[in-house]
Amino acid sequence: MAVQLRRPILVGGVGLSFSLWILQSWHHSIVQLGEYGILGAIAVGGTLWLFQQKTPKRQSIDNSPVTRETVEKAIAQAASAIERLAVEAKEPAQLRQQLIQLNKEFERQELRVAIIGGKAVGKTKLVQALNQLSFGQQLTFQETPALFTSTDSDRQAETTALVQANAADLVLFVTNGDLTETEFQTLQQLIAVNRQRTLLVFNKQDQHIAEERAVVLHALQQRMQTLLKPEDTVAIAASPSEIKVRQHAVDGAIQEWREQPAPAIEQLSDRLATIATQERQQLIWATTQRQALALKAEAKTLLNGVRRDRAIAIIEQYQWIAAAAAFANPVPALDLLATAAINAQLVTELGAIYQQKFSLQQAQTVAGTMGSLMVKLGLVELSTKAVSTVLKSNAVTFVAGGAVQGVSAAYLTHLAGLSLVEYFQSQEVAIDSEKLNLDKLSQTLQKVFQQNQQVTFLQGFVKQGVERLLQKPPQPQLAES
Ligand SMILES: Nc1nc2c(ncn2[C@@H]2O[C@H](COP(=O)(O)OP(=O)(O)O)[C@@H](O)[C@H]2O)c(=O)[nH]1
Ligand SMILES: [Mg+2]
Repeated sequence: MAVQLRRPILVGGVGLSFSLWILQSWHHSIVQLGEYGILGAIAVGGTLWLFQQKTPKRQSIDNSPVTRETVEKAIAQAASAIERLAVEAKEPAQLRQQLIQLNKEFERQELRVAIIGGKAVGKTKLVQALNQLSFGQQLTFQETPALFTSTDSDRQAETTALVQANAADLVLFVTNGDLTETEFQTLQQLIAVNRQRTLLVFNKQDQHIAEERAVVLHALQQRMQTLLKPEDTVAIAASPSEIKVRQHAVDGAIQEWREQPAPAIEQLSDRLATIATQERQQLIWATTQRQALALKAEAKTLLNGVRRDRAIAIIEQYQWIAAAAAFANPVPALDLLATAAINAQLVTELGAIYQQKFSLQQAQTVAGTMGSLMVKLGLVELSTKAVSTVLKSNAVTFVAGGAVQGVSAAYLTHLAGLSLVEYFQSQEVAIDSEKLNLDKLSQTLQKVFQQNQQVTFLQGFVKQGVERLLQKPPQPQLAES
């Protein structure tokens, strides 16, 4: 085998010797190694190589304020994703309906408030107390199913709760005292990740003695300081326990009875009134934007599914052409890439499915770039070795000359194709070969290889490949591309 690797020393050193060690043990006990055979080797080799290239950038959260323009832009993007779906698949009637609804959200006046939290923290009582107050038609309150319960059916309810919270303009997160770690994580998710306007409501204040109340409230505000302004954590008693009332009459007689104190929710109702005046428009826009992004994501997922089916059919076609070519005319492993594995025609056809137009020259550049990445990451060599190990250790007694090359070519084509599909899927706008995001492509390649290097998949693939090669006589004329 003409090994002419142009890989960085690090991979050649640590990565390769590790791979060889893995492959050796793999050879002896293919079953024992299970799913993680070469995966580890690729992870080590690839990661080191990538690490050398660049340390990955931290993703920054988008802190820009929501404006009418940004919402309109999000809606327009959802609309065009739905439009594409209509062109490439069947008419997305339901999504269109949602889009119409979304456009109406601009005129919405009332604020939707979701009350969320664990079981028996007082959500129902709070909604009742809030409904007694008159915020005009401005605010509507909805209790969600309880969070943090442990049975399976309740977990479904938990998902519902978070979906409802996401559809609300404002979330009241109710707790009874100090936050548990799970409660804190959920709050963090709501506020920092979902960017959901949230108030933390400390209920059942009446269960604490007066001095304690201030301490608990302060502790909560401290704990939340990176996520919430102090005034967004409030203390209430939605339904204080009954108290004993004693009355001394003039004649000395004592009368005693129990009385239910009125709800004490002023801190919260004041805060709500302020928010309703100052932030109403902003909150409605933010909700509309979240919904637009969700709608766009739904349309894109459907679109990606349709495109992927088409892409897979094309990849399979090319992978068997590559297999036949390499089988008929065995070449050293590394030349597989140059001859058949990733061909510019495949790049062009996959690109067309994903609305990425390539000139032939650009497609050749992409194919060439992928080829050299696969070599750099050690994927070609690993794959060829893996295929030949499976071939040898399988009961396939007869290994035809060129079978390793044939199946390897198919396998590399398959994975290269899948990587391109993943890469195109994640691209928002049309790319040209000049702006090919090498880091991303390289990460995608590694990810796809890891996902498909599982022994079971490889065995199935090799079996299919051998059957195809032996049953169909190779047709060299298909090789030209
Ligand atoms: N002491 C006290 N008990 C409360 C308060 N709010 C609610 N509760 C009680 O907590 C229990 C659960 O209340 P509920 O509103 O049904 O909670 P949910 O499961 O969150 O809807 C009931 O027994 C309520 O009476 C409060 O402010 N103080
Ligand atoms: Mg309830």
